[in-house]
Amino acid sequence: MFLLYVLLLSLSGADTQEHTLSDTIYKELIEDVGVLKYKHDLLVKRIQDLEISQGQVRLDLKECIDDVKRISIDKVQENTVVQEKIASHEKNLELLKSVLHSTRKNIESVYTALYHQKLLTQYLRGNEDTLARLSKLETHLSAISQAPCVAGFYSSTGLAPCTLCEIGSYQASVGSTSCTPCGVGSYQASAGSSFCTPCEAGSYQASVGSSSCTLCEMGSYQTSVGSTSCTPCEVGSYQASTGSISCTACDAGTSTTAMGSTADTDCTVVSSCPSGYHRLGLKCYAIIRARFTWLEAQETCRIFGGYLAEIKDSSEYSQIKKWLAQVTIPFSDLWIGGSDLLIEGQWVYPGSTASLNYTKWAGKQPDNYQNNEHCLELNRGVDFDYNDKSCSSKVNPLCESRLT
Ligand SMILES: [Ca+2]
Ligand SMILES: [Ca+2]
Repeated sequence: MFLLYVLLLSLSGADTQEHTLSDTIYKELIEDVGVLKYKHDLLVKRIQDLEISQGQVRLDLKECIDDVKRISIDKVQENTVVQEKIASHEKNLELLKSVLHSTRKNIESVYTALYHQKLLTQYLRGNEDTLARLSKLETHLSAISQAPCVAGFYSSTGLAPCTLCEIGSYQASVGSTSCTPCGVGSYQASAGSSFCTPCEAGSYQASVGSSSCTLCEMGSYQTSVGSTSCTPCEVGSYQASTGSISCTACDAGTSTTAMGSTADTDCTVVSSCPSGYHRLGLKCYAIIRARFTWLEAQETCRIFGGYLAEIKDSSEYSQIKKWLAQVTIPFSDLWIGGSDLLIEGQWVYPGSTASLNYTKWAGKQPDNYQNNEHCLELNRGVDFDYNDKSCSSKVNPLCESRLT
């Protein structure tokens, strides 16, 4: 600005020398001055504008500052509000915490109450079941009190109240006034039973009303259930234990000498029968395959190492009959050793002069028919029962021999 002003001063000094310059140059200079003047005016205008602008800017600035100041104040105020709000929120938060806490407590107490309610419900339900059961029992009891005694029970009227059948007895029927003792061969170890149990194999019971069975003694056995006795071991076997269902056979070539042996030491080396004889227990027997008078029969047996058979007891008689049923050679009646040739009616075995301890006479025998029957036969026609027969009759001899 200042330079422009100096320039303008120097230009107005040149104007005084206008007569020394050519018209053209002068004219050009005038035009330039005009331009410069215009530019000067523009500049002045611009300076004025700028000064106005500056003022405006100052105003604006002041306004800005005022604004800033006002905004700052607002902010501070706002800040206070916010802080108040924060404080209020914090207060609310505390309140909420407290509410939450008490709510939790409430929930806990509700749960506790629910639990107690559940327990109570269960208890009440259990109580109902118990009452229902009691009621049923009462009904049942009243029905029972008029009911007939069931099997295994009895009473004087046959109606409740009933008593258990004693041990060793039973009652299979309903409404009974007594119990029945167990039969032989059975037992009952419990009271109130409707049946008795047959004795197991290896045991027996000979009495009624028993609570148990007895084991077979040593030297005996029982294969069947419900037995009243045990069977002695056969000759040739033994049993060392009680309660057995069988006996043990002696080793080959050995035998016992009697029934009912209880130890293997009873098995001793055995002797054998003469050739042609059949062994039954400790004796040997043979049927002569031709028919003779009784006297001829005695002699024939002697020739063949024996004598007419002498049957000492029922066991021997049974063994002989059992064997005869299996003999395959043909034979008629059989002479055996008995005779009353010496004294009528006194039957003896002449070989041993022993009287006949055991007899198995057929019906109406001995009849001493025609006063002429003095010799003893096993009569095949009546299942080998005894008959007195004429000694001159000819039948097959039944010989006996001892073991050799
Ligand atoms: Ca006679
Ligand atoms: Ca006769």
